Amino acid sequence: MADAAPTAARGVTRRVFFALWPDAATAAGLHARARALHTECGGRAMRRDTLHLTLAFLGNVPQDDITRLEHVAAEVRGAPFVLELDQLGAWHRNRILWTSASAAPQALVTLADALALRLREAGFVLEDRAFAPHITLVRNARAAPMAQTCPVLRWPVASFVLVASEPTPAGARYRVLRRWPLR
Ligand code: 2AM
Repeated sequence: MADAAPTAARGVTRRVFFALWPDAATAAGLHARARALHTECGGRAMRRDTLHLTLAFLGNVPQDDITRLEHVAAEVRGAPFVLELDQLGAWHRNRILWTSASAAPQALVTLADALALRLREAGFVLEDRAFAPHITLVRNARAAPMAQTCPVLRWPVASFVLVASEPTPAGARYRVLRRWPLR
């Protein structure tokens, strides 16, 4: 962040990220997919209201910087697109099972790149690793799914959101703070 003062000295922080948030029908389809993977591979299926695709993860940000984040997002232009989710996969290092699109739409990559560029220009720190668009469906999985492909789930994307992750005894709760249209 541009201000070098230690986070603790700047008061309250929030754990935030930019994401695509599914409409009700897409969330239902994703949740069915999560339950099926959970049956096959164990672990913990993500709750329906937590399913999302992360565009840019910021981590803990001072509360005062949330408005700046919103200004950055408001300047990002993007086009709507359809995500054709036809892939399943596992990451062994963190035991996550995910679904993804074998062909990521250019509009998705352009959106994530534009957001990352603007955020960095504004002084926010993002991880350096390449954007790997995925939706986490199961955590702490015991095994990887047998199939790597699945019937296409079509997710029409027409907006992106800023989300706060809030800890609760039942796990992280995600709160959508603000939404911007893609047109
Ligand atoms: P994941 O689903 O692969 O765990 C909220 O934590 C969201 O931000 C999750 O979708 C998570 O991805 C993503 N994310 C990206 N980088 C992260 C990081 N360094 N720590 C925690 N979550 C991260």
